[in-house]
Amino acid sequence: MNNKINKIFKQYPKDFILITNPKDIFYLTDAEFEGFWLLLAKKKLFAITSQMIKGQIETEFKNKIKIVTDTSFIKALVAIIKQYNVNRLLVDTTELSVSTFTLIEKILKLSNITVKQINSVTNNLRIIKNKDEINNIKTACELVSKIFETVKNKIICGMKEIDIHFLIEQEFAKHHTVASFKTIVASGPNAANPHHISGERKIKKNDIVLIDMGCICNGYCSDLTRTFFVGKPTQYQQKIWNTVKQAHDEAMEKIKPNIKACDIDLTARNIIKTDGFEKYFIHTTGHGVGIDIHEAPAISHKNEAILKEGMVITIEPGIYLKNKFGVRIEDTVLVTKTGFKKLTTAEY
Ligand SMILES: [Mn+2]
Repeated sequence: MNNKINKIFKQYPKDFILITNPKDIFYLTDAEFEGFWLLLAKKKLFAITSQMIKGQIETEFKNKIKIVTDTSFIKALVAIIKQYNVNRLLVDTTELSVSTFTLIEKILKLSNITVKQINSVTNNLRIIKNKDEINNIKTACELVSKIFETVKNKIICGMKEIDIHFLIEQEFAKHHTVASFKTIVASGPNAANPHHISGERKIKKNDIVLIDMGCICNGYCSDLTRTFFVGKPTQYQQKIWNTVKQAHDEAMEKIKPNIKACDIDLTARNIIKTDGFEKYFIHTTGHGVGIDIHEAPAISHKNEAILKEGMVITIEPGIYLKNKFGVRIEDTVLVTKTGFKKLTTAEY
């Protein structure tokens, strides 16, 4: 049994715990395929699955897991719970539909088995990355930075946002990686929409271009945003860009163990506020990154969570001026023992 699973057994020595979120299952087992539920119980591992996935599980886990199949996942689950004479099942409901949870609850109740909902058993573990995980994120960050610079150098007036988007897709494919989320290429006034969908607009002389992109390495994500000019910015655009960059830099400089997530957010927010653009900073300063592109901890003004060594977060303040333009600058950053290490390396 690996370290991650052992930690859960330690936390829940007497319980049967059902985990259904494929990302959590990948985290715990390294299995890169989906299609099974993981049941953890008193140092035993069960895979609840279908005939179709059974062979894959046998190959991946050898004899380290007990495979249970039936005509449905719930049937298989109920059979195993009854067989072990358990009177309580803990279900991690992250990503599990309410209807499935209710059904499990209803069927087990008939046998006097209580079902208790628990949230994100793995979240507490996933928030701190181990050496291998950090290496994977670092590789993804270096790769996305390199690809950004390659594509940036190819951008000329007349290209459409969607052309740039697919140029990035081509580079991802060339490097045998895939996007960690749908790439955003937003130009001119489109950059004022934080989640713009790359479209038909053509890049013009002196245009502002915002690109938000990330890729995946061994299941781990990177996240990078750069805002730049194809030509020259106006004085006003340069001023906004400088404010965002200052907010980004000062928030990043604050990163170290034992600082609260909200203090990082407020550092960025206060700089933008001082320059008079507070109401145009319409999202949080950042988020955790790992197997999911957005995970804990949220770098928001409401989150009192304390940063710890081994967390990976983004710093991405932005200012969005409707119908005019927008600026966002984002890096993926590792919390180290004494401070931080910026993992994305693309030029600004
Ligand atoms: Mn992000």
